[in-house]
This record gives sequence, C-alpha cells and structure tokens, in this order.
Amino acid sequence: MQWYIMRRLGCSFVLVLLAACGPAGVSRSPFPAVLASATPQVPTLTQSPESLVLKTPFTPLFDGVRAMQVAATQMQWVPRDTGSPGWQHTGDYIIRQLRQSGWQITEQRFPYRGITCRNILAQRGSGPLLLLGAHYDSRRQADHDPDPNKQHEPVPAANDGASGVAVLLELARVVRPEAFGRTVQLAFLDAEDDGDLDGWEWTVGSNYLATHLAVRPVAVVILDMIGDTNLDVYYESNSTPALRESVWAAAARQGFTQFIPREKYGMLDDHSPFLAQGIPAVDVIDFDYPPWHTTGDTLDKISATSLAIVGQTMELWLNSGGVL
Ligand code: 1BN
Ligand code: ZN
Repeated sequence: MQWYIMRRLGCSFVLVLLAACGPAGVSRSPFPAVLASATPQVPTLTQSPESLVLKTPFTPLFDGVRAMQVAATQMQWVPRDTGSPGWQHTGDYIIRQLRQSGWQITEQRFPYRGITCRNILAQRGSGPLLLLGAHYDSRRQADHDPDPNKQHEPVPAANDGASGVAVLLELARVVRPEAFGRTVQLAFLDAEDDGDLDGWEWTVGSNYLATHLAVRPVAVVILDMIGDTNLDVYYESNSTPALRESVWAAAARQGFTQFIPREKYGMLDDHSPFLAQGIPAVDVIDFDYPPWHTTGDTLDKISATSLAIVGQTMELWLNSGGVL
C-alpha cells in the first residue's frame, strides 16, 4: 500500500506528460484506436521503476477482435463450471495460449468439496508485482433466469466468465513487462461463481490464491463482466480508492467515457480476499447487466469494442507501471 501511494505521488508528473499525447491508432469503431491499432508500436520506457516515463505517444496493441475470438472459443464449451469437462477444456486452452505468448505458468491445485480446483497463474518481468485476475469458471445454475424452467440450466457465461479471460489472454499476447520494470502476474481464477448453490462459497479460487501468495502484490486488478455491449463501468465501492482512481485515469487518458468515476455498486468478488489481506485491490465490473446469472448471458451480449476499451485501459495502466 505504502509503495503504491509513494509511486502515485512520485510519478504524478507522468500524468502531465501523458496528457500531452493524443490518442493514436485507427479503427472503424466509433471509438478511436479501440479495435486494433494500425501501426503497432511498443511504448518506450525508462527501465527504472523510479522514473517510468512514456517517451512516445501511447499506441495500444490490444486488439478487441482477437479478444472476441478468445471469448468465442470458450463459448464452444458450455458449461464451464468447476469440475465439468468444459471447465477442463477451458483451463487447458488458457495454458496453451499463455505458453504461445511466452509466459511462465504455474498451476495451483487445491481441494474444495471433493473437487480439485485449479488456479492458473502466468508470470513475466521483474520488480514490484502487479496482479491482474479474472475467473474462468461459469455458474452452474442460471438461478436469476426469468423463466423458472431454465433456472436449473447452466449460465453460458459469455460476459460473466469468458469476457475477463478474453481480455487477460489478449493482454498476455501484447504486454511486455520486461519493458516497464514490473512483474506482472495474470491469474485465471477458479470457482468464483457457484456461490450459494448447494452450500458453495463465492470466490473460492481467489481466496485460496490470496492466502497462499508466493509474493505479495502491490496492486490487484480484477476484471469481471467487462464485455457488455452497453459498457458502463462504475467505481466498485469496496475497492481501494487510490487504485481505482489510477485505472479510471488510464481510461480517461484514452477518452473512454465508459469508465465512470462514481460509486454505484459494492459487492463480494475476486478482489475481496486480497482486500482482506490488506492488499490494494480493485474490481473492474459492469454490474448493470440484465442477463446476469441467466441463460441469456450469450456471445451476442458482448462486443469486441467493450473488450478493447477495458483491454487498452489495462494495457496503458500496465505500461505506466500501475501508477497512472
Ligand atoms: C460477480 C459476477 N459476482 C458473481 N458473478 C459476484 C457477486 C456475487 C455479485 C453475489 C453480487 C452478488
Ligand atoms: Zn456470476
């Protein structure tokens, strides 16, 4: 926490430099630079975490169309609740993609109610640890479905599951932590979403990770339900204020008005176990999503543009060392 606040104060001049740089990239979406950058360019940074300065205008590499393909790939496996064949396929797919992108992978297996759960951790870089997480399991029952006959069917989980994984895997493809003096860990969290079903708890995987940390992160960012075609991401009220301000500032820097710096909801989610350990954590979640925990949480409800807005925000935040 102390490290984080010191960096925020010490690097506030970075904001001034960044503010001088205009948005870059071309796409046919209504949002400039959102879907894919026409001229990929890795930002040049000084190597020292003490003096992280973007020397070139920030041109995002994150490609929303690719992220959408990652979401679509997961949707061939429904359901993906912990222990199911679709969950196994999804975990194995995540590992293959991370290997291809050159990340070091650790599988964290642990028992819960007779099932062996699996968190998948990918790491790169050196220096203070920034952890980005998303759950890859899906809810096994659509208990919020308006049709009582469908409430025992599984949630397809395009937004509430596949979207966060899609953004993390596309970030894995484009982000190079070696260039900005940070260790980045991408955490694909298990068993978040079967809470209150047959006595299951929420956030089982993140709870395990937060209580079995090899290295304590300086900041944790959770991405959940961030693919909604109608994206509006408000401050989540339990999240660490300085950290959420820095993420929303990265969005504002790119002109993404879908990040709204006002509190709307507060909830238990995968950031909660880290907060309980005293680790700064933020939940990036758009909870205004009518198909939440229904059979209607399907691929047509999410968009490449929304994935790109969140992905490019996290890309800039990471490239700025998590201090924007
Ligand atoms: C988020 C997405 N959550 C579940 N799916 C966390 C949550 C749990 C939010 C209970 C509200 C109530
Ligand atoms: Zn859910």
